[in-house]
Amino acid sequence: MLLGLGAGGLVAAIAARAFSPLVVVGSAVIDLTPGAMKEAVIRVFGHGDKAFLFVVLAVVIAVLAVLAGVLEVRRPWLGRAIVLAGAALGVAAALSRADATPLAALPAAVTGVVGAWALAFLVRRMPPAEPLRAQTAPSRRSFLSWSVGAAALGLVATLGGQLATRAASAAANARAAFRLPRPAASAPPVPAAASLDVPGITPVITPNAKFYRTDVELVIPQLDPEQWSLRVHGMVEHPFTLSWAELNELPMEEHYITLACVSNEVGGPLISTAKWLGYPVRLLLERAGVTGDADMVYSESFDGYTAATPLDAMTDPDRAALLAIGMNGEPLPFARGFPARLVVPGLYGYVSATKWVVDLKVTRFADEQGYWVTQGWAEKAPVKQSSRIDVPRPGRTITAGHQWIAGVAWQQHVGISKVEVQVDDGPWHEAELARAVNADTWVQWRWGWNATPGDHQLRVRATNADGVQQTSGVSDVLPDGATGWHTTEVTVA
Ligand SMILES: Nc1nc2c(c(=O)[nH]1)N[C@H]1C(S)=C(S)[C@@H](COP(=O)(O)O)O[C@H]1N2
Ligand SMILES: [Mo]
Repeated sequence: MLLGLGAGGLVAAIAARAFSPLVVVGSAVIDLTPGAMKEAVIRVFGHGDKAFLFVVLAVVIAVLAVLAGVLEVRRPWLGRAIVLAGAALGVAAALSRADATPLAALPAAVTGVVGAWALAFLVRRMPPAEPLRAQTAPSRRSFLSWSVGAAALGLVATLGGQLATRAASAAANARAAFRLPRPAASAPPVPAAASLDVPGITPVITPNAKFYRTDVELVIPQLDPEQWSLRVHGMVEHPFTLSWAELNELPMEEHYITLACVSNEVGGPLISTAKWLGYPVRLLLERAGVTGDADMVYSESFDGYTAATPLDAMTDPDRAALLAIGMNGEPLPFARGFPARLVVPGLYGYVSATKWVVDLKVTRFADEQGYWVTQGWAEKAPVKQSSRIDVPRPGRTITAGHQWIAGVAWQQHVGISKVEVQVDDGPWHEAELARAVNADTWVQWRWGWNATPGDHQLRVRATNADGVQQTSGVSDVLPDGATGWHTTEVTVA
């Protein structure tokens, strides 16, 4: 029973925090207890009412466990049936919570399965009654060892689940209580001319919930900012460690920056734009005093994920490489790296945008490799010039007559000067460009098309601020980003 509860508690800590088996059953008991009885318990036990509830639960569970054990020895499956029935009550209790998610049933179900399995496993290892004992029969000692081992493992799992849950709720409370510092340097507001009036066009600023997300972390980490610090070290004169409190004393800057993933296919969705609040990495590096022939900043997240960023992108006073703590006016969401992450304009995320960052090491490309570089991706990965058709949506049927063809174009930190659209194999038409928020963001474009009935192919290409036209050459996302002109099909009825 301890093993089952431990496994359930651990699963709850990972996948469904509020739904550990004991907690959901306890809550159900509270809900089902008549008011007068609740008051009586509170009168007698005061603040110890919850502890009292858990003691009662523990006694009931212990009694059930003994009963299940005794019955399982007499009739295989009878004991397991009791364990599974108890777990089914737990599942029902979990799903009856108002805040139940689809994962809510998992912890109690795991408790049932692991508990039933452990019961059968242990009963099989029980020594038979004296007269039947054979040479090869399991001994009492081995049975006891297995039992104690299972119970100990269950206690360790319970403890682990408790610690993880406590840490996560400390982080959630800290994030809820945290107010972003006022920026010392605010970003100028997004000009109205940055947004074109086209139904269905991708908004210039992506709401946090719609921002694309890529990371290798299996479970969204929830770090307590009080436990967080950033170590700056390596090829520097004065290595130092920055605490959360110290970071928040520093003058913060606000910047609009478009982030893109190297895995984004031509026309793909893995690109978004936000207003970031953070402290320039350049100033952290200045304070540390970079030495020697360092050419790279090796950033590491709390769980060992790494990225290698060219030093000059981090030290360039004209490039807002940020240690960011805010995203679109709120503290970084947990999935975005709370309490702090990196954002570097113009570089793909895998070589720059480390979330939950805790360590910056000044070093050399010759000495270290970032996580994805060890998997075959390129060492250097500036964002490639690209453009995307968002309206009309690919495969749509639209009506003949005036239609907007519209979308976004980008080459962060360089900027876009022209976008052109082609219908079928006709001439290229220059699209209307919205006002760019800055050179580090994507820009909207639109072209008014007099659509004629039939199936058509739409194609887009952009020219960057240096006058370079986007290449038509098709390359795959591996090793350093896709290229090619985005082409979509549309039917005009
Ligand atoms: N700790 C950590 N940071 C990470 C990653 C990761 O897997 N783990 N992925 C990187 C990649 S590949 C990209 S494209 C960006 C995506 O950031 P987002 O999920 O906030 O959009 O985060 C980067 N930072
Ligand atoms: Mo990425």
